[in-house]
Amino acid sequence: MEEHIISKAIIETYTEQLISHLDVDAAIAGGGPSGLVCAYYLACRGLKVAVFERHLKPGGGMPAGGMMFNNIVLQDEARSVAEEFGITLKEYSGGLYTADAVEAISGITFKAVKAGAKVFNLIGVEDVVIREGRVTGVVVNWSAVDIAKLHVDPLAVRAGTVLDATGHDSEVCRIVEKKTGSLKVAGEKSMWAEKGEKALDENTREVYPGLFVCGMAANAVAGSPRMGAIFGGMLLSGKKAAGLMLKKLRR
Ligand code: 48H
Repeated sequence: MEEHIISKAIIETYTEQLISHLDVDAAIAGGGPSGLVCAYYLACRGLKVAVFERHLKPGGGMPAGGMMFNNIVLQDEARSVAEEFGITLKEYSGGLYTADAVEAISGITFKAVKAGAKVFNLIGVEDVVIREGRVTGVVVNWSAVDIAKLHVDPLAVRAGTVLDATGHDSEVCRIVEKKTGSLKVAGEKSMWAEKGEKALDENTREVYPGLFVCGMAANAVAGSPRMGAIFGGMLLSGKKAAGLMLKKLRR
């Protein structure tokens, strides 16, 4: 059990995975619940999926529940998707269920990775590649570079489809807005749970050729309300995005 062999094992296998994910079917920016759910459904269909998550731990806002009370609420419509990830639902009232936020995000993350999606944590998406009016890849860099404000040039990943699952800031869409002028990010509106959850389905779509948006980012782009710590829409949005991306890739 030699230390340098342990180091070699880590570096060699990680590098192999990174190289093999330089050309993917789907590059997902953001490893929150919606991005990971999408990654799971795409990987289940045999697609090559890379999730780039800027933080140390995947999960986004889900493990924090609502204001750090780490339970979440889901609605009836999302029950079957939640159950697919092994999330234990407790019936509350009015068609609502509660779940343990840590169990929920652990189940989603575990199943996405087991299905074959590769999560590259500590790597952020800082730009996209655009060819002839279509997003064809993402530009990535270590989060540590960003935090330390170092001048280190990024690397690029080719992708058949790109998903903005970066949450409230809809970062990838904002980049495309800024650089092309042909996508408008309206910004999310104040909290209205029912309206926000309903709007999410329609807002989950291809917003620019090759670029899809899901989760909180979808409502931010469309100018729809936020919804608070109800997560059913996030799961359904991730699943819908996977279906749309799959269709695009098969065309
Ligand atoms: C790589 C990035 C980048 C980047 C950000 O915020 P999330 O949990 O997003 P969703 O949409 O899956 O879930 C939203 C939900 O958590 C939420 O906030 C709700 C329901 N709010 C309602 C309300 O009213 O407040 O996850 C996004 C992830 C995070 O882990 C970020 O670290 C990551 O994306 N991320 N990763 N490159 N440029 N930007």
